[in-house]
Amino acid sequence: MAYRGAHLVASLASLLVSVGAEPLIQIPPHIQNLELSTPKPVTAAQMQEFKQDFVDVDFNKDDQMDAQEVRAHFKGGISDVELYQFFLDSDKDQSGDVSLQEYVDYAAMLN
Ligand SMILES: [Ca+2]
Ligand SMILES: [Ca+2]
Repeated sequence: MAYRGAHLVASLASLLVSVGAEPLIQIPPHIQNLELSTPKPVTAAQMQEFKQDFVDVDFNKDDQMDAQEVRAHFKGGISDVELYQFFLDSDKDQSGDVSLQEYVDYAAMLN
């Protein structure tokens, strides 16, 4: 499998949407109230979805998505290549974690 780039990102986004059908974790106030910039305009509903995705994945509530959390969230439905590509695309400061701002930047560009 040699596909990557936009196609891969699109498949990851569709995975996120399908996983999002599960019961929702409550968004904590400090995330709910956070004002975030986006590289492209998004609606309030989309921003709400991004925040929901983020808190669903951030299992240990340290406000960072790490690779283990992303892998656990997808329950084996994500390949190593997809996981790597996701961090390559979203972890802009290469900290090894994806912050909410990094995730929102990433997700906004998928629209
Ligand atoms: Ca975390
Ligand atoms: Ca980061």
